[in-house]
Amino acid sequence: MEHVGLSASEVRRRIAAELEDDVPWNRVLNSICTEPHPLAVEMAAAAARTNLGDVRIFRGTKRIEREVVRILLSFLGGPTGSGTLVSGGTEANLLSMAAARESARADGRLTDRPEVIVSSTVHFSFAKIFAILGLTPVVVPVDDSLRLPADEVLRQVTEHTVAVVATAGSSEFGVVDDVETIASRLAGLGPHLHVDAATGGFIIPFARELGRELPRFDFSVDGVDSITIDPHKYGLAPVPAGVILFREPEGAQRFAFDSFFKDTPTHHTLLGTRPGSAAVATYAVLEHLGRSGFLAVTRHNYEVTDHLVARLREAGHELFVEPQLNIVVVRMPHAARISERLEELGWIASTSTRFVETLRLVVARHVTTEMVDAFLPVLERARRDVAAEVAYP
Ligand code: 0PR
Repeated sequence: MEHVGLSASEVRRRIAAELEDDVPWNRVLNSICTEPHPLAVEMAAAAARTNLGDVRIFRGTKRIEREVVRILLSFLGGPTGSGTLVSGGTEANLLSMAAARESARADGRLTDRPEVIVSSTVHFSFAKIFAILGLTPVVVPVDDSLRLPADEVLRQVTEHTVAVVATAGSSEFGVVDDVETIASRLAGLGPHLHVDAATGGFIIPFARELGRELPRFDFSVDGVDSITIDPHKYGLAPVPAGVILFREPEGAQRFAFDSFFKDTPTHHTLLGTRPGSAAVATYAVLEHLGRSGFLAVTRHNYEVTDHLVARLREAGHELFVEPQLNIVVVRMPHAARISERLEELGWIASTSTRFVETLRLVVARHVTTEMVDAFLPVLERARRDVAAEVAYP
């Protein structure tokens, strides 16, 4: 900071100019995060000063965090469990793995080489987590339906296994693991079963209510020990807001570090100083929308997804996998180049080359049927441009 200080209006002008350059939502088809609910934005601003790292000061904010956890536990069938609001799916998954290791230690099951069984398509946040925590991943290839095969999980369980991760659903392909079968195979064996529902947590329960055939993944399934659910994705809260939930009342306390200030309560999160605005904003959306509000949002998201799928099929495209959530994955040669071309034309999509080249389109609250209709001709143009490039390099 070299200068004395800019006027508030100059600061506003500069920031507005930069924000103006961010891609508007009506050109965004790759993002699970969306425009937060306006009430959440308003309440986050009202709570901008709060810090859940100091709950002696922010005791009202702490009550709101507890209320968010209580609401989500009862929503996911685990009313007697515990949980914490965190910065997002990565931190939530990290706390689940740390808790799983502590739980193995407490039961005398911790070996010198703790392992975690994951699917080959598990979210990349786990790569960070295993590196940080020094856990060894045991990677099980997904089956033909892109799900973690329960029998293979069972075969991989050893005395080293501290946890198994199931995904509900994957952000890459939008598929939901068969959590019930995985849980039943693991019954009585000891490893902690974590369900990463960062993306699907706010979709699957409502989609099931709307009659979509999706597996159960929550604490109503015997054997599920912890769940990641992210308000800042389909929960319409502003970033950063993730939640880790445990079936056990003491689960959230397994990760526990005392402050050196003897009058400061023990920390149970990776972050020390952390935004109370996340708790307040999440609480605002949950209480304001309620079940009926989220059902309406989910209905909208599936209507748009169905429209997108129908229009893509009409245009002769082939889907890589039948969409279970609001993520549409289209087989597309030269997908990465097409995605670059789309970006030049103003649109953001994403691609995967894990199995075959695919273009991945995400429907979140900001995506409408009008937007889909505006996008498809641009996609065709991008494909034509790239086909010409490939033919005459
Ligand atoms: N687990 C799952 C299943 C996820 O989908 C994600 C994020 C995480 C864990 C990690 O959560 P955080 O990113 O909150 O720590 N999934 C999104 C994805 O991979 C992240 C994202 C969101 C990427 C918006 C881009 C974007 O525009 O797509």
